[in-house]
Amino acid sequence: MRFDVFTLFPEVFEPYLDLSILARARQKGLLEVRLHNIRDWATDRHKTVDDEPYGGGGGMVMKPEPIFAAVEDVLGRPPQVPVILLTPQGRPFTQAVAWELAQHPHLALIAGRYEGVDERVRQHLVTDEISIGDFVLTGGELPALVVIDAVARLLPGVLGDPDAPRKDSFSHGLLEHPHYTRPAEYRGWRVPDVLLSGHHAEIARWRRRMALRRTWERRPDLLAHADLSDEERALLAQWEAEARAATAADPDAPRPEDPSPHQEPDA
Ligand code: 9D3
Repeated sequence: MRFDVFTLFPEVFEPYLDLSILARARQKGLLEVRLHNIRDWATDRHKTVDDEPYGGGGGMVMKPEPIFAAVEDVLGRPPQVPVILLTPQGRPFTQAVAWELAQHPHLALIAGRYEGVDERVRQHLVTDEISIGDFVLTGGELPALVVIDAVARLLPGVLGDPDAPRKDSFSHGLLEHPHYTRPAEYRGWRVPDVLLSGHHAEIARWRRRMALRRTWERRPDLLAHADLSDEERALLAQWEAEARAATAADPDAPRPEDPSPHQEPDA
């Protein structure tokens, strides 16, 4: 899969793309990322890429000409691949959107700076707009890297385990269960016995239950779409009932979902 990235800061991308899984994917020829500096298409002496907004107000807006010139020089006029603008006004990026994008052999990403891009870029060049969440960044570079990262790991052969992307927690709709590794006891904190027991069926049941519990506590919104058994639905109903009873008994008590205070191990 190929990405063409149009940005004022191509150097931001390189160190991350040169690391670990993405570097290996590129070496294997599974992923190609071409970086293009929009400023290279500015035509005046000062290489101007931004200007004041018509109508006044603060901030600067990215001029249309260098963006059109860059994208059309690289991809043709009109471009024959989806052109995605990273913008706070875009549709929310989710795992489902990552899967959708991973079906394309070739995508263009435009990372904006300043207050945004001239509206004619959206209307006549961009085919899709994506936001990575409801928080304010200084530009679209990190969102573009986020999209590349999330999409690249879904491409066949990029991860060691070919089933890994389908095992992702968001694929089955629950948060992940807790993970532990050696040592079995650290500062007096023990790994749950069931994980040391070797009872694979019991371990699977514990993990599923912990995943369900965490999702219920932290992301109850995910449960609406989760694929749950009757037994799991019953467990949820039981926790709901317990929570209602506990709230009625002591409305000000700390709830189970509150982070536990730091506790020293017994001497
Ligand atoms: C003052 C109004 N702001 C819009 C919410 C202006 C503005 C803030 C931040 C315009 C651009 C930016 C830079 N951010 C992005 O380009 C961006 C972004 C983000 O800030 N959050 C989440 N996803 C994205 S995708 C691109």
